[in-house]
Amino acid sequence: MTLDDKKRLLREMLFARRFEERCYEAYVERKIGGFLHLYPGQEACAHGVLEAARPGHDYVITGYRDHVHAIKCGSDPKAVMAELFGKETGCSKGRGGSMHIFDVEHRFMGGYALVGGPFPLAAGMAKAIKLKGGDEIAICFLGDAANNQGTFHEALNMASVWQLPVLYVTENNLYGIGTRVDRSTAVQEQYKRACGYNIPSDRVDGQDIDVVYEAAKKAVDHVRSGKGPYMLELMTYRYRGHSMSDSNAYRCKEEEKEWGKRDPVIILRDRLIDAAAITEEEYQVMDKAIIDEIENEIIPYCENSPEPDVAEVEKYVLADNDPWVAGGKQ
Ligand SMILES: Cc1ncc(C[n+]2csc(CCOP(=O)(O)OP(=O)(O)O)c2C)c(N)n1
Ligand SMILES: [Mg+2]
Repeated sequence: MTLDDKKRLLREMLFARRFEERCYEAYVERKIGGFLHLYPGQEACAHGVLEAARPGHDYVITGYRDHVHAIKCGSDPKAVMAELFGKETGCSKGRGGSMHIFDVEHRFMGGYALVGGPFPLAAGMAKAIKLKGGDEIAICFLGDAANNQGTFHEALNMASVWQLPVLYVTENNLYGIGTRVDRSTAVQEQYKRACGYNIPSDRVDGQDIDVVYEAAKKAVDHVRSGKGPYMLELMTYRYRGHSMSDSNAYRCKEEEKEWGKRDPVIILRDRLIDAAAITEEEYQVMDKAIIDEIENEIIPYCENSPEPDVAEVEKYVLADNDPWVAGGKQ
């Protein structure tokens, strides 16, 4: 990565941070309803991996903590925020909300609420890529707790047997809701599980974008060159509770403080300041421009967008047209 790439990434990660913080505020203001899972603290994971891949070309799938991944794939932040506001201009027409960001044009194949659901879906995408003979890869981001689902083991097994072009990324933020990983998981070094399926894997610091990028580059090159699946475990931390309904009372303050010292945005910012690629003042200007863009463009766009028409509530329900579903119209 050049210094210009890193400056762009600093802006992207800072944008992701401010975007998510604004989501928090909008939720408190009751502009956003339903579930809301935020990403601050984990920015280097999505940005580092996808920077090493080809966002918009490769197929990306993840769980419910999904806004930032979609934006990095190329989704319009306005359409993502409008989705959270439940507006017709949202990327899922306001019918999905935070956990169901979807943007097929940019090959962001979704946020999913079911923990572990995306593992086999990513394998299916990779199977389709292989059958069609494309040079895309599938990338599946999920959490440490998701890896305890049966789907993880089933999907990794089939991905290995069929040598599918899929990269499984574990964002290990040490918690599944309020349960610490050492209370739920037999093997703490989760990347080692991949060896049970003959899949190469690696574990690296998920807070340092340079480290994530280098590890992801190796992983992506492996998968894209037809050598089969790869698993990458990124050690990271979420700054807020699991979701907006989580009071975050189960983590000790010392732990939060320690991880706060390894903020992915600040690590990159300080590195660029040391390299004389950016000054503290330029960083402040960048930050203000981002906050202004969110406040003056994205939020008004969402507020002024129409609500979905109640008469169209069934418009995108596919089961409606399925003759096998009771009550189907055909
Ligand atoms: C199949 C299923 N089981 C349980 C849940 C409830 N649930 C929602 S999030 C979560 C924890 C997931 O934690 P992790 O995979 O580590 O991801 P993180 O939230 O830390 O990003 C659970 C158990 C669910 N959504 N789906
Ligand atoms: Mg977790």
